[in-house]
Amino acid sequence: MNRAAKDFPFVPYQGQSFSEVESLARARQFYEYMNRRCSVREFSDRPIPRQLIMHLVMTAATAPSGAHKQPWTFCVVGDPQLKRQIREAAEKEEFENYHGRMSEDWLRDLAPLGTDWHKPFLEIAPYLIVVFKKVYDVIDGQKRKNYYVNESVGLATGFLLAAIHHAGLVALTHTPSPMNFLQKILNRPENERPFLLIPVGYPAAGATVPDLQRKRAEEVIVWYEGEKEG
Ligand code: IYR
Repeated sequence: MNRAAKDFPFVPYQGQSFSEVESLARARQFYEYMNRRCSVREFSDRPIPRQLIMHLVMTAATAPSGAHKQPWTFCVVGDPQLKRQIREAAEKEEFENYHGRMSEDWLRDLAPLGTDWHKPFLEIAPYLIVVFKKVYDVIDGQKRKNYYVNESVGLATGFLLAAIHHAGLVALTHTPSPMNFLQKILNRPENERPFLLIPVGYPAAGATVPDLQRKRAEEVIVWYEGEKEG
């Protein structure tokens, strides 16, 4: 690497280290914890503190990104009027999706989840986090393209979902399509495109979720380990 060209000074990596036994236990516990996360569509209107959302979003913003461009904006919507506008616009698009825009196969795949065009959670959940991707930045009036934007913002959203679960809250990764109404309602600049709409809150009392099964290790992992020694 050309050290003279580096913008960032390098500092010692400050990681935590564990014994192999501890790492194994932590990995198993984290897996078991994350395996209990699922999308929830029935929210309580119980408020959540702003500070809590702040921590969740700042956790999301620790994700890696192409060339460290951090090409994301998280719009946190608690204003009931904006939530209503978003619900109305989303339901308008979803009505069209469920009445002709989605293929028969798609509707059949969704049927077990019991979704339809009604999206009451967009008003009930205390906050909607609308994740925007920045396809480019404007620096000194110049357009500067970002890199691996979908990968970067997808990673940040994954971190966000993990943080929400870790805090004992629930979320839904909602994709009303097309989503450009979000850009208009939230008055976002041209370089920001809506990526995902994530209602966050506590689950409604008695909320139910589909009993989904996850794929087994053999179905998702392919090992390439070479010859074992000894
Ligand atoms: N966006 C619609 C449809 C939908 C699509 C997929 I793929 C899902 O996993 C769930 C729903 C909706 O939110 O209802």
